[in-house]
Amino acid sequence: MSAWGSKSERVREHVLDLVETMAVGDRIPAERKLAEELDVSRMTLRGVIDDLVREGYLNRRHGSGSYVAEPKIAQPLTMTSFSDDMRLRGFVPSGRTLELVTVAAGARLARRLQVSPTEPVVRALRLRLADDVPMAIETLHVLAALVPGLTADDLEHSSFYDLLAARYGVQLGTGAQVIEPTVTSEEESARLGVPVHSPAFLFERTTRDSAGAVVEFVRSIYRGDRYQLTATLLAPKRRDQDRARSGPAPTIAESHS
Ligand code: 16G
Repeated sequence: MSAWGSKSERVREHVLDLVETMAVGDRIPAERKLAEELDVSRMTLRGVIDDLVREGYLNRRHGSGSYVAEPKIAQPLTMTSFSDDMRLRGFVPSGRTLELVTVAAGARLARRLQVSPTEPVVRALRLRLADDVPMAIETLHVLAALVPGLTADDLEHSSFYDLLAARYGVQLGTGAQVIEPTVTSEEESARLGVPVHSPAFLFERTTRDSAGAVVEFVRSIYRGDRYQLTATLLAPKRRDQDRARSGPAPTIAESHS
């Protein structure tokens, strides 16, 4: 056991080390036994386990104990589709279209999609599953004119990105994404099968085609207990490298990309 940190932090490290040596679905030792082994009060241990349950490392089954949960899905910050992402990880993707309607864009959506507020937009509410387990809820907005004939059924049986390419001839270009921490509402919790106010990621993605026109605006709630975000980091651009490449020193501050 390391010498740093509070008692809870040391217990947390110990339990996480233990979890790493166990298989998914294994039960960790009973709280009373573990508390004795670690020489801490049951209250301290209980607090640590509560945190690990909330963070998705353990599942608690009432009257039975705590079990090692499935590892989190490492979500790279790239423009892949849900279906491709899940397949890459060996899961079978599926989905349910909970609603599909065509509505007038309205002011806010019109700004995001860069159209007039009266422009018809398809709004689809999709539950995304991996191996039949709900992972995310997505509200997709796409210009109706771009996807004539798109049905709820289409979205249940095909990837939207595949449909865009194969049926509608749309080549995706670039995307911008904003990510914020959030907690699930009552409705989202029921759909995702998680307790109310569970941690989650809120993604808002705006995707453009290869000519720069906005194709989709999607608001997604991803389960915080099943996802972690990963990114590839590039070395920061250094001023002396810039100078060497472009001559005189730049006068504008660098960006933090
Ligand atoms: C991802 C995208 C979503 C896109 C969907 C297409 C995030 C946060 N969102 O879920 O914007 O519409 O993939 O998936 O990654 P599909 O091609 O499987 O239907």
